[in-house]
Amino acid sequence: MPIAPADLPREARRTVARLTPGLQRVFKDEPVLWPPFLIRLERELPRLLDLLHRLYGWRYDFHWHLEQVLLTAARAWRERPAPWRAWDAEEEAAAAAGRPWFHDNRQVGAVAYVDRFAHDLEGLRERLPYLDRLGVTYLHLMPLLRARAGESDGGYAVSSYREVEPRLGTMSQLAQLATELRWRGVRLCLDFVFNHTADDHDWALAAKAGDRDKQDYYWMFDDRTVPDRLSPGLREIFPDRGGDAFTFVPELGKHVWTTFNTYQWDLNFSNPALFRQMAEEMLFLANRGVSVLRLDAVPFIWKREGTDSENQPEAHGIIQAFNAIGRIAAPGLAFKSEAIVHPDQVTSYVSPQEAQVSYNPLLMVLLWESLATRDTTLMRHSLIKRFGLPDGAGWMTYIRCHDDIGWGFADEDAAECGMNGFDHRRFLNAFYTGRFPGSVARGLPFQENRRTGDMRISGALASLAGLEAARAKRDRAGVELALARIRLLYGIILTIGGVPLIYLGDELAVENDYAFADDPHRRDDNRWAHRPVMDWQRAERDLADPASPAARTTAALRRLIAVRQDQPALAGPAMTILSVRNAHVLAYRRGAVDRPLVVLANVTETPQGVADAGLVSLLGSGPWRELVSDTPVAWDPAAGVTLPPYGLWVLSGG
Ligand code: OTU
Repeated sequence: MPIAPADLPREARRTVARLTPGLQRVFKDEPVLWPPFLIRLERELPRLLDLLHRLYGWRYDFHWHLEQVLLTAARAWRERPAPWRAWDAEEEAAAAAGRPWFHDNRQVGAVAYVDRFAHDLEGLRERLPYLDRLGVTYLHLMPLLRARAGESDGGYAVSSYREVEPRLGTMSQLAQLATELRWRGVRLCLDFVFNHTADDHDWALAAKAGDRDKQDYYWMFDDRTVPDRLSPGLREIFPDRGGDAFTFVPELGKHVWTTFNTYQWDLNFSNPALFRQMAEEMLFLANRGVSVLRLDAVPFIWKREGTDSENQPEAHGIIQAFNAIGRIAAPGLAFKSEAIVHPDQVTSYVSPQEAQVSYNPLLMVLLWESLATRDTTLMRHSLIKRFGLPDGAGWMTYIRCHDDIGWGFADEDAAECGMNGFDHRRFLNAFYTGRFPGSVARGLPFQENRRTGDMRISGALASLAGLEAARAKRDRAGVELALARIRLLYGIILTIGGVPLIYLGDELAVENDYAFADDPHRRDDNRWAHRPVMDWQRAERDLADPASPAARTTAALRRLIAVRQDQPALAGPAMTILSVRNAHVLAYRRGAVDRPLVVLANVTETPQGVADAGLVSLLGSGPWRELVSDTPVAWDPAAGVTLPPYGLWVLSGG
C-alpha cells in the first residue's frame, strides 16, 4: 500500500517521534551512539518507509514489523565494533565527495575458496603477503559460513549465517581477519546467500518439525496444484537435476520451492518476519567486519504468479530496503549484486540506493566472444550501449569466476550487429568446448539442456585461453598465443573501468582440474574443474622458473596492476569506446580528454594496423608512450601503428 511521496516526510517524522523512546533505550548504556544513529535514521527513513509500505503496507501488523526492523538496526549499531564505526565515517565521507573506494584505480580484487587456497582461515592469514605482493586490496572469500553436510553447492547452501564452517575456523577468527585486512587497506567481501538456506538450517529443521512460523520463512505447498501452475513459466537453472523448481520433502509432506538445488530452499520475502530476520543476519555479518556483501542470486528473491519470478520490482524493493537499513546501522557496508541475467536487468540492480557495485557479466562474455570471433563488433556495440552506470555506482570486471560462463549478451544487440543470438551462442558453446574446428579452448559443457539445446561453459582461464591444449601438444607457438590472450584479457579488465577481480589460481595460469570427477559430492558439478586446489609447492617451483607459464602470467599481471595503480586516469567509471576503423581492435579512452589514456586491444593472432587519425587528435603527434612495456610508440602518418598479435597497449601522449 504505497503512500503519497508528499506524505512520506510527515510519516517519517511521526514514526521517529513514536519510536524514539524504544529506540533510544537501546543506547541507554552508550548514549553517544544515539545522535549519529538518529541523524541517519531521519535521513533514510522516508525512503525506507516508502519501500516497506510497497512491500508490506497491506499487513494489519505493518507498524509492529516496522518497529522490529528499526530496533534490529539500532541494536546492530550499538554492537558495531569501534574501528568499523571509524571506517564507516571514512567510507561515507569518500562517497559524499564523489570518490567511493570502488572508483579508486588502486583497487584490485581477488577471489578464492578458503580451503582450496589456503586450507583454513589461519592458513589464509599466512598467505596475506602473497596477496600483498600482487597488489590485492579487495578479497572475496567464497562461501565460508557453516554449510550443509555432503553436497553444499560450494557453500551456497548455508546452514547458519552466524557460524563459520568448522573446518575453516571460527567466527571470531573471521572477525579478526577482517579487521587485520582492513588495517592493511584490504576490504573483505563475503557472500550473502539470501535467496535460500540449506535444508538443514535451523529454520528448515524447525519447519520440518512443524513450526508454522518457520514454515512461513519458505515457499511451501500442500500439493502440486500451485507448483504445476507455476512451473511452465520458470527457467530451469540446473536442468541436470531433472524435475522442476519444486521438491517434495517427505518430513513436511509438502512441496518446497527450490530454484537451485533440491537442498536449497527458497526464502519467502513476502513474509515481513523473514525480511526482518534476514536484515538481522545481514547486520550480523556486517559487524564481523564484512565491507562488501555479495548479494547472491538477486533476481530470484521475489516470486509472482504469472511471471518467471525473476527480476520482479519487489526484488529491487527488498535490496533497496536492505540498503537503507545498512546505511542506518552499518553505513560503510556496500553491496555487490550478482545478477547473471539480461544486461538490462543486470544494470537495473546497480545504483547507490541499491547495490553500489555489480559484476559485469556482459563484459566478461564479450571478452570471450571477441576472442572466438576475432572481432570486436558486438563487444563495441554492447559496451557503447551498456557500460554506463548511474553516478556513485561501479562495475566489478572479471574474466571468469567460480561459476560457469553463460552467453548473456542481449539478443537485440546481436541482431543490431547482424547476428542471430541463438546461433551465436551455439557457435560460442562449440568453440569453448573445443568442438569447433580450430578451437584451442578446453571448456566443459555445463548444465546442457537437451530440450532447449542451451548450455553454459566451465573452465579455468588458462584452459579456455588455449594453454592447456597447447601444452599438451608441446606447441610452443600455441603457448605463446595463449599467454598473450591471458595478458590481453587481464589488460582489459584492469583498465576499462571498475574493480578488476582475479580468480586466484588464474594468476598462475592454473589449468582445469579434473579431480572433481572422483569426488562423489562434486562429480555432478563440473564448475569444480575451474575451482582448483592451490598447490603451493608447485607454485613456488614454477615461479622460480621465469620461463614457466605461471611465472610469465604472474609477471605480466603484476606489471598490468602496477600500471593500473599508477595511473589516476584509470580511476572512475568513465570510459569512451573509440572508433578506429579496424573491427579486430577494441579501442577506448580513459581519463580526461586533455590528458587521456588510450587502450588498444588486438583480439586476433595476427598483427593489426590502426591508422585512424583520431588517435593523433587525442594523444598528439607523438612519440607516445606505451605504459605496460614502458616504450615509445611512433605514429607513422601513412601507416599509423601496428599492434602485435593479441597486443594490448596503454598509450599516453608522452
Ligand atoms: C549463484 O549463481 C552462485 O554464484 C552459484 O555458485 C550458486 O550455485 C547459485 O547462485 C545458488 O546459490 O545460476 O549458475 O542470475 O544465475 O545466482 C549460477 C543469478 C547461478 C544466477 C546465479 C547463480
